[in-house]
Amino acid sequence: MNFKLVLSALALSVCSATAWATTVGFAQVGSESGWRTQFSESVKAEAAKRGIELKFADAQQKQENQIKAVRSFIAQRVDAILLAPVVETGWMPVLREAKRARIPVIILDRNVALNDDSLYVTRIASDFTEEGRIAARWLMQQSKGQCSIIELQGTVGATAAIDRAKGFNEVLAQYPDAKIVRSQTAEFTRAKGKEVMESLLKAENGGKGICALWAHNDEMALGAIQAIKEAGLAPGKDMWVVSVDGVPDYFKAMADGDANATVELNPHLGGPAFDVVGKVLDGDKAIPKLIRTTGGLFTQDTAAAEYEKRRLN
Ligand code: GZL
Repeated sequence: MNFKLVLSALALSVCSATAWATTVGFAQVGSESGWRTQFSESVKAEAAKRGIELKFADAQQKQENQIKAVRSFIAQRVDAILLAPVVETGWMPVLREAKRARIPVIILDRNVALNDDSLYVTRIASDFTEEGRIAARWLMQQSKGQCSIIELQGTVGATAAIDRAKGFNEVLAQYPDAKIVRSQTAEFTRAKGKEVMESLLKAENGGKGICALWAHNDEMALGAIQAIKEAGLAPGKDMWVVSVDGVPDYFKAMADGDANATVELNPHLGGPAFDVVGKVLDGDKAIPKLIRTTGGLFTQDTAAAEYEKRRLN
């Protein structure tokens, strides 16, 4: 074999080795909801499919754990960092450290509040404000604009909670006979959803006169459904139940008549995330600062079929 051929074979093997040696750190919020678990699985599966080494950190819903994870990724000199921020504030210092280390950061799902958008490449996320508007429009249509509502809010300071409330209230403002009478955070979890709903129902005459539950995610709604039943009411019938995410268990609840509607939130962010990683590592400078994912409204009429489709995935 002549010398040139050996060199080009060597170069090819080095390139392919480099391509295969991509290492990405993923600082995930935790595993507080079925949606979050689907999201994590999507990223892990996509990394495996692409031969990318993924360093995964579950922060148990604590920002300090996420910051520690990002610092550790920087110390390990990963090629890129995926950050799904639990809350919007407090990210400037650690993202400046990533920039100084010349490690690109991609924000997934919730947002970060920064005064310097050079600290991240892009954010891949759904439009949470529109999700809130869609939920409210559906409820106003069902209730003909007359409704006393209990709201279970997501994690305080999380973009999904802030923006879903904003969108829902924007629509509600157009209906003088519709009002949120009780609102409290249940931190996006099923257990807190049940616990908080129990106390809110007690505070609201056992839920008599409550027209609907609006929950910022399906997990809290599923917990609240248990509390509504234990209060002697029929969720989905005595009060409408409307939520966001579209997890399989919630489709089952709609098929059983215990819930009425949800706005789907796409959990499959792994593909878009690693597409951006590839572009960044190839030197692409034209990546938009926001890449939107989309999801639609689902109601009881298609719930059984949708559940069958989703429960196996
Ligand atoms: C919203 C996401 C929320 C989900 C919840 O995109 O941040 O966090 O709606 C999850 O299920 O806890």
